[in-house]
Amino acid sequence: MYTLIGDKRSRAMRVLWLLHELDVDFEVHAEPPHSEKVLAQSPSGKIPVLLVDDVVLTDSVAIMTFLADKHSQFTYPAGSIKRAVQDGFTQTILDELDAILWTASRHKFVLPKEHRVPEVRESLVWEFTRNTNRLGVRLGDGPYLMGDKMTVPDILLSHCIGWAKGNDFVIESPEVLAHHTMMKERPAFRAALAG
Ligand SMILES: N[C@@H](CCC(=O)N[C@@H](CS)C(=O)NCC(=O)O)C(=O)O
Repeated sequence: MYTLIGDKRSRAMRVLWLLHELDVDFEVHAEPPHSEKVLAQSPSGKIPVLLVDDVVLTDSVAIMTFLADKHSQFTYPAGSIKRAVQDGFTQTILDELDAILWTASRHKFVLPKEHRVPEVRESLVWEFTRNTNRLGVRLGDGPYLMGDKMTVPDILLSHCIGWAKGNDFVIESPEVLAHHTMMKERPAFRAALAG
């Protein structure tokens, strides 16, 4: 049995989406970061957390990778060349999109006020547009990052693009925008959003 802890207006949404795609049994505790329930499981207070029976898993991408491997869906097998390419996409998206969005959030509301540098946003917005343009070239005709097969980094990319749009980042790449539109049509995404 899986128990997801984390409000879906956070990186917990990625895990929730994949759980719906996998059509497995799970329950959700929609907790904000640093709530008592979160801190009881993870001293950092960060979400998401996934409980697998009594074991606590942290970090959205590690959790998604575990779930995809365990259920042999939305991934290529560990040790295959295709998996290495897939993981390359995952790491690129973490480095070049997630990290930028998180830096913007930290300087907007996460860090203590005296440590925020709001002026950094302009540079982050520029860099995000450049990086999504680059990724769009790699995405090509897709429709998914790995061609015909949807994998974990497709969910990660789509979540980052939704996050970016909600914060007025500029996305120019037609390939990335088309990918996002296609991913949002998925019943599992809609179920995660609604549930
Ligand atoms: N790398 C982690 C980051 C987790 C994270 O920072 N989550 C945010 C919400 S999206 C959080 O809990 N922030 C609270 C904090 O930074 O203390 C992941 O992907 O799960």
